[in-house]
Order: sequence, then structure tokens, then C-alpha cells
Amino acid sequence: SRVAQTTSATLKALGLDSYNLGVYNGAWGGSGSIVETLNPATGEVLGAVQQASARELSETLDLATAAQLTWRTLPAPRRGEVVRQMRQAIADKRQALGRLVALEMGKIEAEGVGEVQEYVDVADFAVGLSRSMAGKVLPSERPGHAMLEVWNPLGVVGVISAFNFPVAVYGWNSAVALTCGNAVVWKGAPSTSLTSVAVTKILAEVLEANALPGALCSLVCGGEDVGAQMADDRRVDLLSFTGSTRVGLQVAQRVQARFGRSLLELGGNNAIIVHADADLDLALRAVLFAAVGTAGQRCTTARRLLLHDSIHDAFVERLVAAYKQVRVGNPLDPGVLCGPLHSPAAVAAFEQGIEDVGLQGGRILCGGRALRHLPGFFVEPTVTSIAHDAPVVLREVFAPILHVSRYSNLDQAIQWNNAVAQGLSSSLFTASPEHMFRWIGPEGSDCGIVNVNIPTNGAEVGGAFGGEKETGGGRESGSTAWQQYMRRQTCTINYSGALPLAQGIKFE
Ligand code: UN1
Repeated sequence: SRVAQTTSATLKALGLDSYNLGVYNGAWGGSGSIVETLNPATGEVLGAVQQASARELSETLDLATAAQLTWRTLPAPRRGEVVRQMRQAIADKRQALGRLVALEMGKIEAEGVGEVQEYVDVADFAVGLSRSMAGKVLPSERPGHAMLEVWNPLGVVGVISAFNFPVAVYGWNSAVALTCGNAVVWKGAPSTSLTSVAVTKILAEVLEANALPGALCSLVCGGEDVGAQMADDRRVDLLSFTGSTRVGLQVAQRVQARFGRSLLELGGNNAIIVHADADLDLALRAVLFAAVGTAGQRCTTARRLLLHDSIHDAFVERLVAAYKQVRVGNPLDPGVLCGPLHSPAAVAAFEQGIEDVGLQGGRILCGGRALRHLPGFFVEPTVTSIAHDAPVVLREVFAPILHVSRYSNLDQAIQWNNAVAQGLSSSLFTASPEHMFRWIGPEGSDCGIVNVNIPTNGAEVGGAFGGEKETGGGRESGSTAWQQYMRRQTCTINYSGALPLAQGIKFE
């Protein structure tokens, strides 16, 4: 069939087979259990990956630790040059890699290619960083003393990423962590293991061409057991985790128990507020991308829509009409905007969410059904009308369900925006500067991402990405997020020949 042909051509273009080794640390291995990944649009097996055993993870951590000892001595701009070559190698495989993401994760191809572009973009950012990650010179209170803030590499950075962004989230972490002088050990989601192997093959070639140890970009495919071992192992200096709030809390507690560092990107429950003075055409398009894009499986997906009384009815009418135009289907077909959910478990979670809406006094305005007659894991993008504080609205259901509530004044809507446990992304549609600045100020949104007149999702790499409260507090990608991948050292150098003590203490 056409899908089978596309699959084999895509795997071939990326150097993958039907069976692949899932461990890389300079050499390829894999002696743990075998995982088969599925095409969520058809339910068919795409290929198999043999994952890491506990011993292989341990050996990989030794190799990564050793590799970092030389990597850290290269000047940062030299490291940046290697990351630039990785950027180019990933960009050269943009189409094939984007298509593999569509095949294995289930997002539409344009979004698959988009997340490869996000890796390319963050690598560009990291190359610039390699010549600009600046320390500081601070004023010392003591004569003849210089006080410096110096940033040094941490060592080994572990990255655990999720199925929904199998390329970009690793890109954010690895491009920045490598530039900062660390080795990276990656465990992707088991259900997107082929993508993890494909990305690692590309990076391994670059390392080899530069005569650098492959363990700098180590891969340890595996499930929760491998993740738990990474959390517990002292050789992992920083563990960057993207996934659910439930698992993130366990990971953070295990890492904390050994006083390691963690960086958390957990659940979101993001709202869009459309105010009375909003540009409704703009808002409509934004809501559609935010709620239906990636079939509702971004951590930045809009799950709540708060509409001002004065525009509520007209906006809902247009929204429902727009939803009815959305084509659900194979993510490789042009014109399809909504692919399948990633797994049968996600379909079950969708159905539970829909059932809860009914039980909690809500109504389905459109959608609401799992398309169980199709071979893949498809559901209808859904809009509901429900109280802003119904329990189902307060939890993250990782599916295309958008809950609409009505408000009468903006402060109330902002309060509702903030009244959930998660704090990732938020958007306000308005034409008024006074509303915009209130929204981004101390009485505004409490999220890490606070937008005006754009969707909640689709953030650029140049800003720091992450959120507050149950979202975990971490920041990745742009701005000063690089500092989390380094040790901050305050260095005071006395060149005076005398020994004046701080705070004027006399000790003689
Ligand atoms: C995620 O869903 O885990 O802002 C990351 C966005 C993307 C990244 C999402 N740039 O939607």
C-alpha cells in the first residue's frame, strides 16, 4: 500500500531498518527488551527497537562522563562549531525526519517538519550562545579585589522527552547542553523510539567526522525503568524531564533525594481569553490552531476558552462551523489538519473526558466521539460548554477537547485563567493596551508564557519555555535557560597583597 511504501522509503532515508539497536554511546548496542512502535493512523507496526538494559545505561553513563572531560576543555565557540554542523545535518534530513515524526507520533507532516525546524532554530540559537554566554564582573567591596561570576559545565545532562515532541524537545536540551560543555544522555518516549534512533544516527555521524567521542550524544531507549535509573544515578548531574505532572513529581523527588538537579516541563491547562474588543477573525484562527493542532497533544494546547458575554454566542457559532471544516485523517494526506491521537490509551482518556463533561453539567457543542470504526486512534475535535471550574476542566486531558465558558468582566476571566493547578501558557485577545499590560503585569496571567493576540502554542525558540506551579518551574530553549545547564561560580581574586575581610571584620 501507499502507506507501507512511504514508511519503508522514510526509514531507508534515515538509515533505519525494521529492527534497530536503541543504545548509542560511541558504539551501537541494545540488549534490553524490544519495543515495537506503531503508526497511530493505521495501528500498524512501523519497526522495532531493542532498548537499553540496566547495565548498558550504567556503561553509557561512564562513557558520557569520560567524554565530557575532554569536551569541556574545548573553547565554547569550538563546541558551537560542532553544534552548527549538527544543525546542518538535521536540516539536511528535515523532510524525512518530519515525515517519520508524522508516521510515528501522528501529527500532520507540516507540524512534523515544523518541529525539526524548531531543532534547527534552537541549534542556531545555541551557536550564537557559544560566543555570548557571558559571565559577570561584579563590584567588590574590598580594595584590590575582583569579583567574577563564572559559568562552567555541569557534566552529564540526562534528557527524558515525551512522545508529543520527539525531536524538538531533545533539540532544545541537547543543542544548549552541548554548547555549555556537557555530555547528553537521552531517553525518548518508547513509542517514538525510531525517531530517537534516527536523530542520534545523524548526530553520531557529526561527532565521528570531528573525531569526538560518540558518548557526547548518548541514546538509551527504554521505559520507566530506564528513566528511574537515570533519576537515581549520581552521574546524571542534571535531569531534564518532559512529561506528565504525575511522573514528573516522582522523577523530581528521586533526583532531589540525591541532591541532583532537575528541570521539569510538565502538564499545562492553557486558556485563551477572547475579550469584547478582540479581533474575532484573528482569534478564531488562533483558537483553531491552539486547540486542534497536533490533535490537542501539545503541552501548550488550548484546553479552555473564556469568552466575553458580548461576543460569546457569535464566536461559538463561528467556532463550531470552523470545527466542522477540520479534516480528520491520515497525517500524511494534504488537507488533513487533525491526525490521530498517539495511542489507544489516549482515545480512552478522551472518552473519559467526554463522559465527565456530561456528568458534570456540560454540553457537547460539536464532536465528542471516538472514531472507532477507523483503524487508527482517531477522535473528533470537540468543543464543550461547561462551568469554568468543573473538575474535568481543571485537569489536563491530552486530547482535542476545548471547554468554553462565559465571563462578564476581564478581571474575573484572568482569575479563572489562574485558578488551575498548571501554569504553562495563556493568551488574551484584545485591542486595548490597558488590557494587554494588565495581562502581562503582576495582576495578570500567572503562567510562564503570556501571549496577546496569538495562540497559546507554537512558541519561538528565542524565549525561555516553561511554566509555573504543577508545570514544574523549568525553563528551556532560549533567553537565559542555558544557565540551568551550567554551574554558577562566584570567584573573588585578591591582587592587593593585603587581606582585608568582607563586612570589615578584624581577625587578628
Ligand atoms: C510541548 O508540547 O511539549 O510552543 C512543547 C509550542 C512548541 C513546543 C511545545 N514550540 O507549542
